[in-house]
Amino acid sequence: MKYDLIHDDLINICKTASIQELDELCAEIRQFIIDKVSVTGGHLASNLGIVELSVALMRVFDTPHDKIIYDVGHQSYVHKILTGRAAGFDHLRQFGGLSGFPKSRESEHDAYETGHSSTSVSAAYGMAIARDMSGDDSNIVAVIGDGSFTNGIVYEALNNIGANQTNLNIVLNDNGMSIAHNVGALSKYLNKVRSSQKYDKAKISVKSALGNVPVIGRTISRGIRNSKQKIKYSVLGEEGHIIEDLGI
Ligand SMILES: Cc1ncc(C[n+]2csc(CCOP(=O)(O)OP(=O)(O)O)c2C)c(N)n1
Repeated sequence: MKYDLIHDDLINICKTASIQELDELCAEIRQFIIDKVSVTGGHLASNLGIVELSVALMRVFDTPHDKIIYDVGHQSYVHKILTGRAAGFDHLRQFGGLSGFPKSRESEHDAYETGHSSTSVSAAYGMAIARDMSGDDSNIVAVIGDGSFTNGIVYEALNNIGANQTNLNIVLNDNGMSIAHNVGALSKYLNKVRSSQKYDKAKISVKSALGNVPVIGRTISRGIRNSKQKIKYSVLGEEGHIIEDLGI
C-alpha cells in the first residue's frame, strides 16, 4: 500500500500527485471500499464507479470554499475518504457511526445533506444565487447520475439556470445505471449521445491537428475550445444538444 488512507492528507495528494500516482490512489480507495462495505454493507457499485471523478473534483476544486453537491449522496464514500473520514468506515451506517450519506455535522466538506434523489442541480442553483448575492467567488458543483437526471425537479432547476445564465458546474455521471439499468425516453436519449462517439473523435482530432501548427495553432485551438458548442452542433446534427438549447 502506497497511501495511508486514514492518516495521509488526501486532499493535498489529490492536488499535487502525478496522474500515475493518482491511479494508484484510486486503486487503493477502491480496494478499501470493497474491504469495508463487504463487512458493514452499503452502496458498493455507485462508489466504485465514482472514484476517479471524486479525486478529479478534489484536484480541481477547493472544498469547503467550493461546494460539491453529490446527488442522492449514496456515492459520497470516496468524498468522505478524501476528506479525512476513512477511519469511520468500520462503523459505516451503524448507530453513532459514519453516515452513508453526506452530513454537514461530520464534515465542513459536505455542502448539502441528501438522501432523496435529483435535488442537486436545484440546490446548486440556490447556492449559486446566494453566492452571487453575497459577492463570493466560490464554485458550485452538482454531481448527478443519469438515473437521477430524469426527475422533474432537475428540469425546474435547468429552466432557471438557463434563463438566468447562472454560473455553476453540473457533472453528469452518465453510466447507464440507476438502481438497475436506467430506463425511459431520457435514458434512451443519453444513450444515443453517449454512443455517438463522432463528436468526441472530431473534437480530439481537430484539437490535436491544430495544436501541431506552430504558434497560431494553439491560439486557434483555444478559439475552438471556446466555440465547442458550434462543433458539437455541426458534428452531431440534431442529436446531443438538449442542454445547450436551454442556454446552459
Ligand atoms: C426520490 C428518490 N427516489 C428513489 C431513490 C432511490 N435511489 C437511490 S440511488 C438511485 C439511483 C441512482 O442512479 P444514478 O442517479 O444514475 O446514480 P449512480 O448510482 O449511477 O451514480 C435511486 C433511484 C431516492 N434516493 N430518492
